[in-house]
Amino acid sequence: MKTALILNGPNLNLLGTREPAVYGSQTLADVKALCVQACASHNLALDFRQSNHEGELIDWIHEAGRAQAAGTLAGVVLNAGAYTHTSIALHDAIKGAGVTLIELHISNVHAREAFRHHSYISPAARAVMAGFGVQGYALAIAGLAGL
Ligand code: CA2
Repeated sequence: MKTALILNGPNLNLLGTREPAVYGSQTLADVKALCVQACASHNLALDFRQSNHEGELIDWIHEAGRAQAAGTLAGVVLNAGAYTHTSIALHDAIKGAGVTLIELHISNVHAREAFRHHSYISPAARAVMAGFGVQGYALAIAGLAGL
């Protein structure tokens, strides 16, 4: 059985505590539970992580590249949070690791402030998903399983 690695970036540990109109009222623990279900129905193991630190996310993407090359990882679903809009380092890490990665956003970033319209992740991602709320995580896992 292959693993799906779900990576969550800065401030996503606050999910469900503020801004429910934008991100909904479910917590990151609820999102993990939803991912457990989605992985189970697609015969994938789940590895679910969150970090507020860019370097830690980069290390995890490198680790994912090695795991995919070894045949144990199906791919990554990455919600890079605000690093989406700032991080050339994450872009380079995804390219360098050669890992299959789906960029995910809970909100429709294109319907929000202009500074959220550009992503450094998108050109390095296999697919991009935004605006489905937290249900997007289950959809992204289904997409990963179907690749
Ligand atoms: O829509 C998304 O998933 C985002 O990646 C979320 C990021 C934001 O910077 C991106 O533009 C879009 C923000 C994550 C922080 O989430 C919070 C949730 C509740 C309270 C405070 C922050």
